[in-house]
Amino acid sequence: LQREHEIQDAIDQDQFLLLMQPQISIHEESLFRVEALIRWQHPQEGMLSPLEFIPIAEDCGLIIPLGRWVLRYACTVGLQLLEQGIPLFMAVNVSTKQLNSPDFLEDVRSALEKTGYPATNLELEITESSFLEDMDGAIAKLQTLRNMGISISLDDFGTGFSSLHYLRKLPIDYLKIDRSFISTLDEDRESKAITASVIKLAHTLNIKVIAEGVEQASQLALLTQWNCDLAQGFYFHRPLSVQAIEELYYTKY
Ligand code: G
Ligand code: G
Ligand code: MN
Ligand code: NA
Repeated sequence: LQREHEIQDAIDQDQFLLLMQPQISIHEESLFRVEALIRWQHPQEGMLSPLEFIPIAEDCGLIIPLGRWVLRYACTVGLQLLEQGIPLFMAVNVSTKQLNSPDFLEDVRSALEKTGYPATNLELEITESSFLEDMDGAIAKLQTLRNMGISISLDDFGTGFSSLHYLRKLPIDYLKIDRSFISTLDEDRESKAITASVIKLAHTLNIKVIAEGVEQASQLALLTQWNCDLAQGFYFHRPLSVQAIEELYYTKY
């Protein structure tokens, strides 16, 4: 309960921030892609991971205002970077409660309109659990978002239900293979077989693949061989401050 009050105050007092982790295009040049990852700069406890407050925010409903803040802040920062000439494409995590909330489409529209960030430079990351309750309703929302020009990715693929039914039915542009598969690619034949097959299957369905949690050159070599499209992980970059993202772009690109 303590935390619930703290979360509301923290929104009002601007204690949250977004870090940005680059996603690297494996085979071809692409826009400068990043995933926005929230942190809480807590006045007493220091920098808190989302694992310490997102589940609480989901339970008590504060994920709705917090998610609204994330969208708004991501688009504000995104527009600033675009205006500096950085061809940014940004992915934002959306929790199940948020997607299923009746306000969600309006929150996304409002973040885009009020900031001027282009929908075509925004990707929303959703998880399979968003489809358990009302699959048709969630699909209709994704269709509307895609009609606005927003891209959709299916996050943490392989950890949830990973029904092939979802791949067939969901209007998604990207599939993110969970880090638990990537981190075991070197020693685990099953991870290898699953990752290679999921990439092939996704491509057959016209879905691009992002590998999460790439930490080693050997993992990147396998992903390259299997034609994976994008990779994200500590091997390339940790989640970075917005200022570090600007410096990275100007020094490397
Ligand atoms: O950044 P980190 O790897 O610690 O993130 C841990 C978890 O928190 C991940 O599952 C990630 O998807 C989630 N997460 C990070 N930022 C956000 C956010 O802005 N909104 C939501 N709903 N989840 C987030
Ligand atoms: O569930 P989601 O994919 O949104 O979670 C992203 C989380 O993964 C973030 O908290 C981020 O800090 C973390 N992350 C990103 N790259 C790596 C990596 O290479 N290794 C590990 N251990 N974590 C990573
Ligand atoms: Mn994610
Ligand atoms: Na993930």
